[in-house]
Order: sequence, then C-alpha cells, then structure tokens
Amino acid sequence: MAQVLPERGLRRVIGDGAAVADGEVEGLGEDDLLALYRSLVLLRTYDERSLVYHRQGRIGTYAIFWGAEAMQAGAVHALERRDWIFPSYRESAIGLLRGIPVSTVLSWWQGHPAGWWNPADYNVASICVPIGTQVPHAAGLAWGMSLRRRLDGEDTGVAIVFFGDGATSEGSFHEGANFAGVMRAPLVLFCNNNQWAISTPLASQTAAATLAEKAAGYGMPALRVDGGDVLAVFEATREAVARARADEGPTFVEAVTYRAAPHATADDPTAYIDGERVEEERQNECVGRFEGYLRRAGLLDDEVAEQVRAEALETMRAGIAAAEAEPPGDPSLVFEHAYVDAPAVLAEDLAALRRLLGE
Ligand SMILES: Cc1ncc(C[n+]2csc(CCOP(=O)(O)OP(=O)(O)O)c2C)c(N)n1
Ligand SMILES: [Mg+2]
Repeated sequence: MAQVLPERGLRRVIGDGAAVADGEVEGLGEDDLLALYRSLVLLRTYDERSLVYHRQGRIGTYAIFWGAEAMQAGAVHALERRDWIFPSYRESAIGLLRGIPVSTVLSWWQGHPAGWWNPADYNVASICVPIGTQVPHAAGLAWGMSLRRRLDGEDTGVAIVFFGDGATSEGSFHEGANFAGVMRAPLVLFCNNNQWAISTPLASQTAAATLAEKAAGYGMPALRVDGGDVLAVFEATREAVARARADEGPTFVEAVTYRAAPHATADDPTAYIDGERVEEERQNECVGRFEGYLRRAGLLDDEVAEQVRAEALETMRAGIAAAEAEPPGDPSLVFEHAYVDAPAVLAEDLAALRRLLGE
C-alpha cells in the first residue's frame, strides 16, 4: 500500500472532546460560528445529493468533495465579498457561499449552458478542470488589483486560488506562484493537500517533506494547517489575506487532509487506496468535528442541527428542480466560439447532431 507522508506541525483549533482541549479563534462570535456551520452543512448536503443525482443519471461525472468542506468554508469565510475566488473542479460548489444558485452549479455538472455564470457577478472565476492553470489566472488578476490600488488608488480586494497536491507538479503552478512572488501579488495560494492525485500518492508526487516548503523557493511564507479543522483553516487564511491586503505579497497555505472519498464518480479507489485510513478519516470528518466543537461550547443542539440540515436539503431539492426545468441547450453552442471562420465539416457535424436529437 502506498506510503503517506507524516503530518507534522499542523495548526489545529478544534480539540478531540477528550485529551485535546478546544481552542478559540479571536474575533469569531456566536453568529460567525453558526454561519460557518451553515456553510459547511450546505456544502456537505450539496456533495451528498450530487452523488445521488449522478447515480440517478441526472448529472454527469462528478468530482466528490466529501471531507473537503472545511477547507472551502473556512477559507471563504476569511474573505470579503470583493475578494476573488479561483476554484478547481474540487471546489465546484464554492460559489454557493457567494450566492451562486444551486441550479447553476448542477447545470454545470450537466454540461448545460445554464451552468455558466459571469465571474464578475460573484467574484468567483469559472471552475477550472485543467490542473493548475487557474494559478497564473489568479496571480494575474491579483497583480492587476494591486496595480489599480497603487496607481489609481482604488480600494481593490485580494484573490485566493484553490488547487490540489498534484497541481504543485505542474508548470502552471510554478509560473503562477513565481509570478505572484516576484510581483508581490495579493494572492493566497491555497493547496488542498488530500495526499492523492487520482491514484498517485503524495510520496510519488514530490520528494519534498511538505508542500509548504516549496513556498520558500518563491519567496513567500507558508502556513500548514489541518484541512479538516474549519477554524484552523479560517484563522490561517485570515492571516494570509491580511498579508495580501497590507501589500505584503502572497502566502502559501497547505491544508492537509486525506481523501476519504473516490476522486470522482468515475473512479474506483479500492484498487489503490488504504481502506483502513479512509475509514479512520470518515470517522473524523470535518463537519462532525465542528459540530462536536459547537455542541461542547453550548452553541448547537439537535433541534438547530436538524433545522440547518433541513434547510440545506430543501435548497438542494429546489436547485435540482430548477436545473431540470431548463430547456435543453442549443446544440450549436458546442461548435460556437472555437473558430472565427468554422471549417465546413463542423456544419455537417452540427446537422448530424441535430438529426440525432430529432430536431
Ligand atoms: C493539465 C491536466 N493534466 C491532467 C489532468 C487529469 N487529471 C484530472 S484530476 C487529476 C489529479 C489532480 O490531483 P490534485 O491536484 O491533487 O487534485 P485533487 O483531485 O486531489 O483535488 C488529474 C491528473 C487534467 N485535468 N489536467
Ligand atoms: Mg490531491
């Protein structure tokens, strides 16, 4: 079985309800904690329902993010609305936390044109499927914002880009991180280190002891955090965002977890993953950990928890209904926007597609 790297020096706030005491994050009040909980439950519910919709044939291949919710919610709550988010496919539903409708994200997974949004409406970039290419996009946008701040005195925001451990082996990651470091771009490079890139384990991905060490080569500091601890993620991201806002340049955040679900609906991880470790991770998953924290603090009881879950489920029901009420997309969209002068063969292909669809 593949070796996983040791998890050294991870920042944690949430205790284990026994020997390890709960910590606190300065400045987070009761309402903030409950808002964070609502975001976690919405993401979890989105993910679990999406898997069901996939099995029912209602959406296409889906990249599961079960167990990664704390990284997404913790980081987004550390941002302001004007700050930009660059998601990978693993953060496909992160825009829900910015008000993108559930139906839009489900439509995206249906391959339906209703799944596209104008990034400027939400300051959430398009979901990036090519590994790592969102990093230079985010570095460029962040640099642009800092230029506007310096040259035009505009009160601009910062940017955060999400990518996986596997992405750190890509040229795009290097180019984006290097550019952000040199230009002192106000960017948070948030690495979701779930220790797998489909079937490639972290130990085969890098010879470095931690991914955070890579930051030194780009002249930026790094924070290493338990990615299953939503409060630790929030706190670390808030520090990174504060540096970016103060024009101190980019920060690398390595959030360490262990992928506790298949890579995507098309994957069978039993062929390569350590089942016992997955089971351990599932027992210690991030939503339950935060729920335990809130209950120990007397901020959550069964009634509120049930109400939050019911609301999220209702949002999902309405979302899938709205996505399925969309009229079918125009097949010509598949062919548009690729060529100024399309080759004749594409017109023939489109005609064939229309015949196939009975149009
Ligand atoms: C440029 C590019 N190469 C290969 C792929 C195929 N691919 C899809 S997901 C994936 C693994 C990425 O792993 P990681 O960066 O750790 O992100 P995770 O899926 O674990 O969140 C690969 C290689 C791709 N999408 N883009
Ligand atoms: Mg990974």
